Amino acid sequence: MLARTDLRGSTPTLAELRRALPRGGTDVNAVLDTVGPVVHAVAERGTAAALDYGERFDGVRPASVRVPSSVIGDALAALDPAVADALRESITRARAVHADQRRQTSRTQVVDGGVVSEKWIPVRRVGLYVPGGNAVYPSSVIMNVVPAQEAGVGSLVVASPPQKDFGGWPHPTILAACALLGVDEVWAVGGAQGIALLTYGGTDTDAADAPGAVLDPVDLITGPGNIYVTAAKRLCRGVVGIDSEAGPTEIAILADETAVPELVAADLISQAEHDVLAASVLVTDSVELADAVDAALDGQVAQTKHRERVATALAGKQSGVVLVDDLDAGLAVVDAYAAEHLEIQTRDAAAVADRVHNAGAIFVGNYAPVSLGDYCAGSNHVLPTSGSARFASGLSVQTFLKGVHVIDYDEAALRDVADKVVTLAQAEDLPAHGDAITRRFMEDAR
Ligand code: HSO
Ligand code: ZN
Repeated sequence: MLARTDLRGSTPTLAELRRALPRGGTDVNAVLDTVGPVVHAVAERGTAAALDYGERFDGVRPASVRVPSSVIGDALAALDPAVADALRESITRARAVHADQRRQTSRTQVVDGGVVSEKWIPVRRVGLYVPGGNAVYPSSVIMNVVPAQEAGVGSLVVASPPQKDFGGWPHPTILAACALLGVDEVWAVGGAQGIALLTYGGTDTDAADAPGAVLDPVDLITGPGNIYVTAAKRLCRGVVGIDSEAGPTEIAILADETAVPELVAADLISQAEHDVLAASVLVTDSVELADAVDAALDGQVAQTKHRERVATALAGKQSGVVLVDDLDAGLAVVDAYAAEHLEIQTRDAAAVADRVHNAGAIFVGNYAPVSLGDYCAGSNHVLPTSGSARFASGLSVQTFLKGVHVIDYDEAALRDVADKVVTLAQAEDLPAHGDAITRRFMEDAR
């Protein structure tokens, strides 16, 4: 049975509400001391240090950091055709959605002769981190690569840990997904050392076919990883851009008595399947539904393949049922929680979804479960976790673009506003700022 938080009959403040809600928490700070030396070593010694740490942590040293194109091609050739077909469908739908996110240059005629434009320039080179280990997610390769490509990023590298079982190369399904997406630069490096190598670059001295091959640093790193990867992203941030610090996945479901308990249970289980730390939260004004969901969970958890992981996640302090008086109170709860994924399983689900303020993505009604969004809705599945949906967005074309203002004023337009600039410069005790304006209008001063 899911733990219950009963808010009926109470009117908590926002702070009280946040404290009352089920929430996990990973302490990235706790591993910074372990990760710091790894990042520094790779910053100083590049590829050699990254390979040494990889050998120590992953137990394998790839023949080169850069995965040869023949290995990527072989992985695609060996991919199950049904999986290839499904990945293609996922790519097509994601491309359609992300192509529509491209931004136009805005051009504002501020005054006669004075124009400010904002143009959107893609980040030059991006590193996409793809975890190894238990989680082999070719779908996440798609969710990272497609928005970058649709943004017009010219240079993309995927980094993923070398795997002992696959000759020291990243998992073949990851390589095949790269091939389907047209990504030909893949590095066999993972963990904190992978993040550091993407940040600082190196030289592939060990490569048999091209010793001395250059591994260029990137400008932005996206993609989830374990706590060490997250800590390394935190340490490298500034030298490089990062997308976000992804925490364990979360699903919240806002449901009323019209919801189908078996579907609510199936969706709660679906995300609990990721991780013992995953969060599954039901918010409802119906005790009958909560009871029926509990019963459905009992049956379904016993049947599901990863039942131990799921049961641990559902029993964790991050999961549970929140009972509320009515839909309005339910909306206040889901807004305070700001779930990575929020499903609405209520009467008039679309109208209810319209009223939500905080969620990474909103799934409307009985036929838009999170699993659809994970693979084939066309939406992105890299979404803000741990309540950061209050202020952050999921991965999109925008993640890979920089807005640059272009200021174009002619002489008359500058002359017209010169006294205002000089006044403000003097008010800030920065007279040289004012001089840079007035000098332009002094005949003998140039
Ligand atoms: N639900 C995960 C993404 C994922 N699910 C990948 C399956 N594969 C985080 O949004
Ligand atoms: Zn998922």
